[in-house]
Amino acid sequence: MDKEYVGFSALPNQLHRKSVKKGFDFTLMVAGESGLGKSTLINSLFLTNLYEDRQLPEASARLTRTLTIERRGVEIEEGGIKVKLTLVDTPGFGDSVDCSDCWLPVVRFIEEQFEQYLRDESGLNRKNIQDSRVHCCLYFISPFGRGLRPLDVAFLRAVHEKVNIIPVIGKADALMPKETQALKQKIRDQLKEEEISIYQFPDCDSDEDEDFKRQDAEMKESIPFAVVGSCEVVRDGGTRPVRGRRYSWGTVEVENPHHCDFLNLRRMLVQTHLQDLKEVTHDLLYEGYRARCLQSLARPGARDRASRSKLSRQSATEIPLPMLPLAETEKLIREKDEELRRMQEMLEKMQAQMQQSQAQGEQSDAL
Ligand SMILES: Nc1nc2c(ncn2[C@@H]2O[C@H](COP(=O)(O)OP(=O)(O)O)[C@@H](O)[C@H]2O)c(=O)[nH]1
Ligand SMILES: [Mg+2]
Repeated sequence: MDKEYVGFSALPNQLHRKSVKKGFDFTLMVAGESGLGKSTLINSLFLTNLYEDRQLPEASARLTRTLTIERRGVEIEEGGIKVKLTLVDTPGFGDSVDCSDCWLPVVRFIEEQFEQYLRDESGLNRKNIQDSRVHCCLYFISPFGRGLRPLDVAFLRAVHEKVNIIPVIGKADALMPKETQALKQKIRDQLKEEEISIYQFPDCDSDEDEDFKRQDAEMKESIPFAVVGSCEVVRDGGTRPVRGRRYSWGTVEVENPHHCDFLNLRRMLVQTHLQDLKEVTHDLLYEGYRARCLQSLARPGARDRASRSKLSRQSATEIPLPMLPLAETEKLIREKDEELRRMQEMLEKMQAQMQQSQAQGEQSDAL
């Protein structure tokens, strides 16, 4: 029974009572090259075998196989707390020979969730929005390369302002401890050089106890997490069953911190940082997207571009449209918010009035 423990019961510490009662939505995406153990890791992280029906594509099928995005939901309840977890898998990433822009559909997917949220938020039923935004993307990096490949860089560049990226090295059992450390350092350097912003872990509260601080520092140092996944439970020498991968020389245990960073990753995801990942998605990434949307709406001349191009055909399309200064954009957002609030109030008033007159009508009918 102990083995089934995922760690969601620690959630009340992260959450307000209200959202606990309502249940908690979280969307986790895995992306990266095919065959690095993405599906296996998701499976190992959340216990259920989500991919029983999976079949590996034949080598010949790989060449033309297109990228498909799978969304699966799991409801996990632990200690009275419901978590609606949505797992987004990107199975064929990089499968075909020409994959110069095979990652575009993944980028589109992330953007579409923002678009949907913006539409819902501007609608009248703002209280019951289904949040399908991707709160975290585990990006898989190959243990066999010498760090990030051009494909990795291109994808990460395209999404780093739209989703919390947590880089992981897949199939880390292929590496010796020293090699793992060298690859991690190389990846950290590359991310810096390429100016790719990954998820920034928040600073630890200074009044936390030493144990927690140490754990937090250790976790931060191990990024990118080197992970091993397995769907198999191995019984070594008839003792305690463990999730692991068996080799002729021994067993790699998924949940052994001396073997890989799996536990660090899972603790971070479900016990300590779930709420922060959601907040960063909403307050920073989504707000950035929303501001960009409004900015493009508010560009002077954007609306009458067609008529303008008639007047000066040559210059109209070449000159970049001036962007509004940030303060102006913020003002616009505030105004739009205010307008929405007023509309909502008006609607509520109208509804109340209607109910009142209905009740009066019923009363006079009764008389
Ligand atoms: N050595 C090793 N093999 C793994 C690991 N995770 C998955 N695999 C194997 O690698 C193959 C591809 O795994 P899969 O999860 O389908 O990769 P995906 O294409 O990234 O989703 C399967 O045969 C897995 O059993 C791992 O951590 N280490
Ligand atoms: Mg897969």
